[in-house]
Amino acid sequence: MYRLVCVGCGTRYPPDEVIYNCTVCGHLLAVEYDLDSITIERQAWERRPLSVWRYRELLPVSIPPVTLQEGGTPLYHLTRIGEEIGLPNLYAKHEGMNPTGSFKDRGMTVGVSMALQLKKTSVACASTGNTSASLAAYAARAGIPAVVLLPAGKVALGKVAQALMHGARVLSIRGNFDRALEMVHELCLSHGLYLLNSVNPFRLEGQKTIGFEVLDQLGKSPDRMVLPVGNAGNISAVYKGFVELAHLGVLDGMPMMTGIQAAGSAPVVRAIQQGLAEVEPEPRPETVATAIRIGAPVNAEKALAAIRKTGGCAEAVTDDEILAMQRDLAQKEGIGVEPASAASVAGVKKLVETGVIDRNETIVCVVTGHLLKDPETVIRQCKAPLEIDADLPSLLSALQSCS
Ligand code: AN7
Repeated sequence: MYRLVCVGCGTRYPPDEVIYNCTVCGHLLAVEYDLDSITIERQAWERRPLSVWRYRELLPVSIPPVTLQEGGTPLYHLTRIGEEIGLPNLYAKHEGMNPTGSFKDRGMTVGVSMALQLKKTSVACASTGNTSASLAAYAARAGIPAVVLLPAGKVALGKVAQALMHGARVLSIRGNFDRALEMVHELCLSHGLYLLNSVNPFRLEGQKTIGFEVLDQLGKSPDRMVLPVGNAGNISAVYKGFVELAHLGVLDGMPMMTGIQAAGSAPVVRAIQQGLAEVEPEPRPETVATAIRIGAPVNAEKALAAIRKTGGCAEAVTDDEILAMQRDLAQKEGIGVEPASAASVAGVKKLVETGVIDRNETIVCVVTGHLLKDPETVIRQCKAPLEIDADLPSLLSALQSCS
């Protein structure tokens, strides 16, 4: 049993009401379960495959879900990078290993299932790329049409390719993500499409399972969870999941929620560092990490609470720091991620250097999307392959000249 509750004024709404903002105060809604009537047996969970649906008692879906087998992503120990920056217990949860290559699949398996449960016949989103790729795939799986709005010229190639190939109606708007989200929100309210951005409280329910999996994989709570922040939905979702487990008595410690943004798009970092009650939007967000090129994060209120209540923090990293860490993850650990994802680990490096992070901490960075999402940014950083004649002497002389 669950209901929708306004995170601002606490007004309650029935679970089957299609609503994204409180009609009293305009704030976002969250899914609230009757936790006192739920008992969780960790052993029962452990008998199920590691996946979003392992945790179905804490998810709102009651129909057979629309699934592509999402979740169950690897948790890697970052031994070399950890040693370099002086963190023996540094881990990366590779969300790029989901069906469409990003953590958004956890949200969409739940969100698109809820669309069917609520008898909606079409879905829509605005996106910096990954949300659109994921929605397009899950809508295809569900057999319903999807409309996606992208900021023109600012979405990585692999993500556009996915949205197109999975058959969504893809529209590029001459404006940034924040404007695209306003437009699609209006479209959904006026024309009845089901909105699957992170203003949708059900989508975030799926994403909270990142944290649940980390607990199961690590066998304990990490001291700190570090996430790249764009719209601030994911960090809020993971925190909400931990709060639920704490309530159920199965959490052995609340991780410090830590958010990392790109320096050119860092309104949450500014609000945390300056102690502001609310985020002041960044009117012209800019970063190579286009996934998190978001100036007005809609979940900021939830994210500020998550960071503050857990004694976490927020930090900004430059594009150079992001790309350097993308290369380090790829070349020193064998882990291929897109720039936004590298931001989380780059942020940890910075926080260690500035003494904010204690070297004894067990830290899990969520790396949110796969390397192949943004091949153009990869190619720009690498030397082109040397083209040679098709004979052995040419090969040997080429190998000699590059060694
Ligand atoms: C790789 O796809 O907002 O803070 O429209 O793709 O929950 O927004 C993507 C966000 C981090 C930030 N890493 O998560 C979209 C979109 C990657 C992302 C984020 C995104 P939120």
